[in-house]
Amino acid sequence: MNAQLTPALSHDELDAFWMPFTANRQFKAQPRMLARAQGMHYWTDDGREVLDGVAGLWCVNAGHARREITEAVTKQLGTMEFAPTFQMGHPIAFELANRLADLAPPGMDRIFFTNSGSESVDTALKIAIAYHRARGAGQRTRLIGREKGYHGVGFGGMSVGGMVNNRKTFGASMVPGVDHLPHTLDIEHNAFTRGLPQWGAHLANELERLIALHDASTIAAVIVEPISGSAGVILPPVGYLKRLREICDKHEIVLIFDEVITGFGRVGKPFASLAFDVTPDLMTTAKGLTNGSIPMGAVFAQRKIYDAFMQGPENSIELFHGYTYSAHPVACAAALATLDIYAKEGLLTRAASLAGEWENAVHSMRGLPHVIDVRNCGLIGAVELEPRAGKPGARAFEVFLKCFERGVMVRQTGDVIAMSPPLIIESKQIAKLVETLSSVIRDTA
Ligand code: PXG
Repeated sequence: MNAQLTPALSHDELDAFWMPFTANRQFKAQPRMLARAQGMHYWTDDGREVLDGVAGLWCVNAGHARREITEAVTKQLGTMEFAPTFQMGHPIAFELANRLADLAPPGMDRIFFTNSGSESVDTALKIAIAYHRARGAGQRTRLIGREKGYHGVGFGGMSVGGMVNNRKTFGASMVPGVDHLPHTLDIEHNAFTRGLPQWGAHLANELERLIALHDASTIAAVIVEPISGSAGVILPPVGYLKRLREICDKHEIVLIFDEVITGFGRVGKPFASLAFDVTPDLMTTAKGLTNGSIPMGAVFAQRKIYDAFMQGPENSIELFHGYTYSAHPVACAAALATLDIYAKEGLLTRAASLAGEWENAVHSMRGLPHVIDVRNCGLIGAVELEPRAGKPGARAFEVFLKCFERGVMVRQTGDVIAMSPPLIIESKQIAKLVETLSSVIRDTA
């Protein structure tokens, strides 16, 4: 038991909160409590400083407790805490959509607001299916995801996702008519590649195989993360995303990039699609949109997709979809303040200037005990450890715990340790992150 637990909270009081994606009993026996955050750091409830190596959960891109966001949110709460966006509007929703359209990849200037990555994904899948129907191809309902993909936890996102633990429990309740591309992780060919691997672009051709199986006329959309985060940082081989784009174009399939973690500067451009120079038809975002401060997501759509809906009688609702909190005014205020910070501090391109130093730092872990791969892109890094026999994930979980004890927060998924620090990180903090992780790996059998 952790004797230092906040006096106000007894261990019994830990039971009511059913924690997400957490080993509840293990956590509640030995809680790890964060109490405060500022800049690059968290502080635990017993006052220990912890360097944030994962930007919260890949979302706090401008660092913690930004005064400008607090002020914007406070002001908006005092002015108008809520306003509906069904058949009504409020100005900052339109202002934010315009600001996002200015940042967006070419032509992706129609923005639908949600409250999370999961909602953005389900929204994008529904838009893709409805788009085909609007253009007279209503038989196109099939969705193609990818093995090891993560697209949140809604029924749509879970179904196109490809992480077995997120799927197996829900068996037959998956959305029907979904198929999956193979993932692109191949340690045998690509171990310790710096940046994007050269081997593997041909894996995109598997889409042609699925099209031959199902026929293009049944397929609405393909959804992939430009870089998979949750499955342990899986990078697109050079040329892979371009090839997917070509095949989708050839067969009139909507291409969706899920940029929930890659959006808002993670890979050195505002979006990965800009960094990799491949433009999708729909793009899902959340997380960094508000610097993690207030829940919000956004789906970016090519204008041709939006325009396909804008037909029929002018008094008819074109898309029967939306959330009470779509474009919530407080979230809009937080997002606008966040975009101001990103612009003022050049954060949406800062990862590009740090990428070389970051790459050298994370690849310095090559050669440490049990390290079987190191992967990096922009300000994303991953170290893959050899699993303990019969105990997948155990070694990496121990590494995660020890890092936390030594004042560094990383993320563990399977046998991968992932890092995605706030984009404000400085050289000495990169060094501390990697030195701490290295020393823990050395000390972990
Ligand atoms: N798509 C992608 C690509 C994501 O990474 C979601 C959708 C869902 O977003 P919401 O806001 O509904 O959680 C995500 C979420 C991790 C980790 O450590 C990643 C996510 C969430 C929690 C942990 O890899 N990504």
